[in-house]
Amino acid sequence: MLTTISYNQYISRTPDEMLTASQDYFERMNTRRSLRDFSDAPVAREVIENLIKTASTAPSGANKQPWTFCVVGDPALKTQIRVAAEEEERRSYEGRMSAEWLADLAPLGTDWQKPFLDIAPWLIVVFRRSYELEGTHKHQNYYVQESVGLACGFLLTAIHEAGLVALTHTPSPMDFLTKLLQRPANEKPFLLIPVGYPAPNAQVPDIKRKTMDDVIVWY
Ligand code: IYR
Repeated sequence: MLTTISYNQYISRTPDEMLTASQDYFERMNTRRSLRDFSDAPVAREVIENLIKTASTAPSGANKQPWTFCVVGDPALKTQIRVAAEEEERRSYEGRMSAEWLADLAPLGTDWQKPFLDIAPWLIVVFRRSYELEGTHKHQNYYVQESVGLACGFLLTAIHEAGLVALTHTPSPMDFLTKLLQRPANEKPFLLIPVGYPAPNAQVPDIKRKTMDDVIVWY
């Protein structure tokens, strides 16, 4: 059954304010970058919780919110994750990835070594929930990839707004995360996101964003 609450109190900008707000937000977001050089400086657990609260406001198929955010601060577990990720990544870089793929990654300077998994104070491991178990019935979730992708997008904007940095790390395959974090059968790993401060003098690749002519088609 549909029950409703009123909404319009959240929409209050004049057209001029809208122009400024949208420009300001673009300029702010345009300073976000994926970081690989992390500091080990601590970040309060309450901050991480706020970031995940924001991520969890994302829209989702039938409002099922089909995500679990596993937050790893324990140094021994971070090391286990690093070791397992590097094992898979070494195999990928040394054989599983095509020459074309490796060439595409060359400007980013990535390799199989992932020291940031030890160094960053927090690893947020995002799981997608394909279904919810109701007794023995598997109640399917909907548009799970889209929903969890949106939640991760919200998470990245929240991280940036908090003054922290992140990396959307994609070790592949990621089954080791299911095992190390003892996740149930209805969850699959989606993204591994180290969060923290950048290292002093952290560097990022000098890469460019596409122009609006490249990405917008007006009709
Ligand atoms: N998963 C590997 C390789 C990698 C793949 C893409 I596509 C990137 O944009 C960056 C890296 C890794 O995390 O190093």
